[in-house]
Amino acid sequence: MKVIPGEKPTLLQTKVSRRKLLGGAAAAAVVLAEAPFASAVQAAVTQAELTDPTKIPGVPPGQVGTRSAFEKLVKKPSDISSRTPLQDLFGTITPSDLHFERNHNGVPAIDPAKHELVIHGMVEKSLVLTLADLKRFPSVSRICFLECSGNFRSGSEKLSPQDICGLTSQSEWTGVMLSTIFRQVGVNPKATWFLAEGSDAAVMTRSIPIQKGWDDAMIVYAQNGEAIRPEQGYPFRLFLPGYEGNMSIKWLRRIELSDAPYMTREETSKYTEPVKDGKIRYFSFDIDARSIITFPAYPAQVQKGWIEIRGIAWSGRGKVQQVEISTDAGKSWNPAQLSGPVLDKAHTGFRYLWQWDGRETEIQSRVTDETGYQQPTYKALAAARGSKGGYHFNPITGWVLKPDGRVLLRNG
Ligand SMILES: Nc1nc2c(c(=O)[nH]1)N[C@H]1C(S)=C(S)[C@@H](COP(=O)(O)O)O[C@H]1N2
Ligand SMILES: [Mo]
Repeated sequence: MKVIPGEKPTLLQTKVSRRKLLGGAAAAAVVLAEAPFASAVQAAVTQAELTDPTKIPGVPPGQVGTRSAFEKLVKKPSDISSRTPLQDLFGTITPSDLHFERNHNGVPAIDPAKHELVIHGMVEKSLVLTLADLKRFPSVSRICFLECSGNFRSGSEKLSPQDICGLTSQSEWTGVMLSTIFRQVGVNPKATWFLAEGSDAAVMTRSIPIQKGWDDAMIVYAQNGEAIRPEQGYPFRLFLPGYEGNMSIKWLRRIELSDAPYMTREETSKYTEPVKDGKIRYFSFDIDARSIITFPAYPAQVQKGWIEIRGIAWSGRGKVQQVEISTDAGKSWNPAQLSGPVLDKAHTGFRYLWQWDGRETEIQSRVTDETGYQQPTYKALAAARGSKGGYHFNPITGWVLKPDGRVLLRNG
């Protein structure tokens, strides 16, 4: 039992016998109510009963679980996207309701019983497949990240990991390998590309090299153990591990095999990057390796002493090989510990135990992937691109720790 400071505990001791207390909270409450105590003490007891979970039976099991009302996890939506709150998450799997969203014209409502996928073009025999048909093929589950190529923001020191790069999330995806479907339709050996088309109001289309289809492309109908969410492409989507997110066409309705790319709007006027000398780069498929410290990061408040620096790192080209941490603004680097398992084309957790002396400093993380590619500094990237942002912008992020414990983004 809690006693409000300032009240005399002797009152409690004299009016409530030890036996009555042992008899249960209800009995104790009655005794207390009868006793001529200050009302503040009564209020405190009632409060204690409400907040002591051992004193009242809990809520019975329900049909679906819910997040604790004390956990305020939100995606922060805009008209066209919503971002994963990376700074509030643990481990590497993104809860499905917090998976980022990027929709070119909203989330369509699709009845799986009426939805069909057509596969045609340079094939021996065209096919029309329903969700039920897809589920009859051998299934595969794989944990992978999905990242939008436009996943970069800067411009204020008060940006959180969610604001800076919340357009990346990770799930366990289940579906059928596209290669299985390719064999079923008998892809013409002369086919070099395929088109994927969505059935949303944007009818989003992208051309994909055939090799990706044979290699590790999937048509996925499940996410983290349940049917894929409408926002992620229900009843199924294309999933291209490690490729920029926009190619993983959601609400997939058509695949056409061909011997040339289609040069659709989303790969000519959009999703191309200006590079130096007035040129542009298109068909930039792979997500470049990136890492970000998610703690401590804005808006966290920290104290001097031991701090476990935590974050995630990933690469669209394979596994994370190493993450290094700098606690002196990039002058020196030390290896962080990777939290296994380290999976191919997947968010990988890292941690680094550090004792902060309370003086202003800047912490950074830098990833190297298994191809040897190392995450660039903002300066190097901006110089190489001749731009300060745009698609595939993956610079090292720095967090400035202020003596009063504030953590602010270092821009540039
Ligand atoms: N049909 C369709 N597919 C789509 C999109 C879309 O608007 N329509 N958005 C693309 C973009 S730009 C990205 S980054 C990913 C986002 O996937 P998510 O919303 O499941 O996170 O889906 C891609 N696939
Ligand atoms: Mo995207």
